[in-house]
Amino acid sequence: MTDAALGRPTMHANLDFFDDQHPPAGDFLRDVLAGMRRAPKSIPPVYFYDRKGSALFDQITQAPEYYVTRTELALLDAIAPELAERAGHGAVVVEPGSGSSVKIRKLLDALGDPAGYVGLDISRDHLLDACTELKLDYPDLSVGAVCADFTGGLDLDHLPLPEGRRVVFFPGSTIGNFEPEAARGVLSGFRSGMRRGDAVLIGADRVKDADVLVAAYDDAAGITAQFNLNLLTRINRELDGTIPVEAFGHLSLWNAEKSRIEMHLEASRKLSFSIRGEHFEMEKGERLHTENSHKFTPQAFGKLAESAGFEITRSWSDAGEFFTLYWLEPRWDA
Ligand code: AVI
Repeated sequence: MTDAALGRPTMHANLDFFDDQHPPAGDFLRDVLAGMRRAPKSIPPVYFYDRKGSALFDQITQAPEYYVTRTELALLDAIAPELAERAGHGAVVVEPGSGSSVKIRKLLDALGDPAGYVGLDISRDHLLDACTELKLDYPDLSVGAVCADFTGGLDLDHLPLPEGRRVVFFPGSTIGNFEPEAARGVLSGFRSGMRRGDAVLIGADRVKDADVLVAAYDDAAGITAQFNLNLLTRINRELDGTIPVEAFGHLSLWNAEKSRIEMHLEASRKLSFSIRGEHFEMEKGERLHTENSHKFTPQAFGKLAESAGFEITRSWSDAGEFFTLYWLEPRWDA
């Protein structure tokens, strides 16, 4: 019997452990058909990230209009000494969604002498690649991988982790891609396994001038448009779709009431197509909603953190107040 069959973390390549929790794969066909039958039509943004979509997202992070990544990276540089002080010696960094290879290196370098790193991701190949590369770059660090859906909470107690303060790192304003109730659920999941002294370092994009926000999701070079349209190409390729991709236009809209940027794909003419044999029609001007990216005032983020059982003990913003990093600690009075 293997260690995996006994439910224990196993060794994998050069990693210190690999815990495969066999998360059920998202069901692309089911979610696309359900979303296309809905009015208005919508598809969850998690399906953007096939190989091509992930490469396009990397390009978005370099686009001049997309201030998010470079602002957060500069902030991480600026606050490195304070992060080291807060995390203390021998911290264990836990990264749900494990994909921010540049940012995690910045954080580990900032901390100086971290003892461990745990990446968690639903995509096994991506996770193992990211963690293996990290171990090569940081051979003295204990590096482990957990293949799991982090939105179900962080279950770390059975892992062979070094002692030390655990710091959950959730950068990029990924929290903004969840609906408010789901965002609270994600943070509550981080909170549930925490011990005294543990913390979350989380990035949140801020409410700002609508033109700046809209441009960040509709760059002049058209990379974000390609990223959005690639979802249709993926449906055609993987789900036998006949969607005329060229008949759709990319839209980035600021929804002030819900404090979010919305991405849509709009039909430029009346359309009819099929997906895995099921027939769909769209009117000219009809939209398919593909992503929400919520933006937070400090007050709104404070409420969210508090509703999940945290208090904000420190926050850092850039001079233009475009983006904020928050240090959250569990509340013990709640
Ligand atoms: C991954 N996520 C935080 C990005 C965002 O800004 O909401 C995804 C993205 N979509 C279009 N551009 C970037």
